[in-house]
Amino acid sequence: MLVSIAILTAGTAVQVHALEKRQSFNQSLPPIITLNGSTIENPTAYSTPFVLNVEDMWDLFIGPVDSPSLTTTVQATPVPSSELIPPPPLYYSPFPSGAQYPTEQKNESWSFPKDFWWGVAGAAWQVEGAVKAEGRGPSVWDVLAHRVTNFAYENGTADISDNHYYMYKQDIARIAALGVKAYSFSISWSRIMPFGRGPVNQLAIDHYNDLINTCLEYGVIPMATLYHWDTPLALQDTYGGWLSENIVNDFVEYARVCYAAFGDRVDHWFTVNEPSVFCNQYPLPAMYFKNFTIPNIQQPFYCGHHVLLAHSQAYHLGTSMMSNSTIGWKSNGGYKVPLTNSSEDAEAVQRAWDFTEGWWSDPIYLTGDYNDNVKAFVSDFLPPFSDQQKTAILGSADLYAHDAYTAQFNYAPDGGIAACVANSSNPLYPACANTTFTYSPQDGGWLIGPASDPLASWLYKATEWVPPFLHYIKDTWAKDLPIAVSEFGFAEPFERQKSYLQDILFDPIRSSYYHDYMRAILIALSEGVNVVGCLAWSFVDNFEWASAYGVRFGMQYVNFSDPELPRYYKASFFEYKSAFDIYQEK
Ligand code: GBH
Repeated sequence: MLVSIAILTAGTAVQVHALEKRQSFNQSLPPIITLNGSTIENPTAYSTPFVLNVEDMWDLFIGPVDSPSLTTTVQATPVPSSELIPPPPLYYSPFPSGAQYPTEQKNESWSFPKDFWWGVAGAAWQVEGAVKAEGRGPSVWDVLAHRVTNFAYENGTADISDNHYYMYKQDIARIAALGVKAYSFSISWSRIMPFGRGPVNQLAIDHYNDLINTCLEYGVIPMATLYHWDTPLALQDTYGGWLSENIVNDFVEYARVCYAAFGDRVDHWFTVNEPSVFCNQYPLPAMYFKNFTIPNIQQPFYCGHHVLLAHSQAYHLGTSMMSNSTIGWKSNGGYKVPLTNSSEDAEAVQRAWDFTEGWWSDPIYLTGDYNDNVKAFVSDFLPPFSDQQKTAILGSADLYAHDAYTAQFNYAPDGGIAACVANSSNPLYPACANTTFTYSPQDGGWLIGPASDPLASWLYKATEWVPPFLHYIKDTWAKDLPIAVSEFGFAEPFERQKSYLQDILFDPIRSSYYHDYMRAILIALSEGVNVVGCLAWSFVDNFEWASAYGVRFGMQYVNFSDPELPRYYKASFFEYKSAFDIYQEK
């Protein structure tokens, strides 16, 4: 163990800032012209000769990190049967409600197919903790949480989080005990390759091998996401991360390493999670990362361009390396409802689709290229895709996987869409679609559904919109391809403020969300939409990005104040499971 870490850090260190070929966007400072007309090099453009190893990167860019109390893999113990007793029912009947309650327990015209995979999801940086363990390199999120004051709620860090890095065996045993069929996890790029490129860390490969083998041992289908927002810091600081075309090859090489190591046992792959989200994260906060200059408003679209190239190449590589694979990517966005029946609001809805789901889905499922609204904006600065690139992008997914949490109303910006499109300083530019979660006053002014936690102000329970949403995805992009709801879930309001364990575990709005969501998928299935699986977010409370530990999405509570980080099933987990007990074909 120690030997391989030493080789990794000493032998192959990365030169973080020096020696990189300048990118086209990296405008170097102009030379200084002296009074006598001669030029001298601008000294602020000198580069360092430093060579940094993994440990140096942590020390210089992150600082001290917390360590978990458990630092070796915890063996699973059987889940006591007393923990598997479901809670008493909520105010509604389990299935269906109405006159026949309580004698009829089932709607006989609904079912989940036998091979429908229902599962739970997490993501490496949110659940693993153990951020420095076994040679992991830092990611941009370690900087954001540690260095950028108030970036994360109460300045929380993911240093320890759920300690899933050491507790995965027990976590898998606990989901298996409830009959969960699939576990969707992400692989930490900077564990596998501490600098995002170059040396491969065998200890990280061993870790994910064991996680995957544990899934198989418990009869749980492992599903792997290659990238869930944790860009290796070295790539961000070497060339700007997703802003640079250099990331395309580096991502594809990383994908190759993962497919080669795990592809014999993992059939389900997602390349990237929610590119609309992580591309819109650019520009990263100034002065915490190496500075590269691209106009702020263009940065998300440079990122997007490289995502489409990286994804499509990784898709084709995976298809060539693995024979039984299903490879996709995870789209995101809420269902878009026009606020009024005006033609401007209809156009706002279309623009909202075009700049969120359609930004990726139109190239991948329809044309190989951007839709007209995105193209009208990006053609001023991005190179057009070559014919070869378009051919690679079109058809680069075996399914349509959508993270479909909620729905919202869209409407035209004040002053109208045309004025917004003509004014790049409008805060809604370039999408130029406004969003609200309340019906218009003439429609009563109610919220679209019950609110989740105030720290997740983007999320309302709007489950009755799920069937039309799934139809829309089928009709617009998926066509004959299977559809999966690759994430959905709910943050029970103010859960962090509860202190009595049994009160935390009884989560009525989240439970009704899962109940009604399952009913919505059953309705869509009965109407001919080919939904093949769904993954609930999340199997545990975890580090919710900027909301850190302030927002809880878990179907298991984790007591973060106890160094052993014990897990407890919430009522919603039983609600989710019960839909399959009742409706899945045996
Ligand atoms: C998923 O994104 C993520 O994949 C997952 O990691 C996350 O834990 C889960 O949701 C729960 O949030 O604060 O107004 O800027 C869901 C889509 C898009 C929702 C970005 C939050 C930020 C809105 N996310 N959005 S805002």
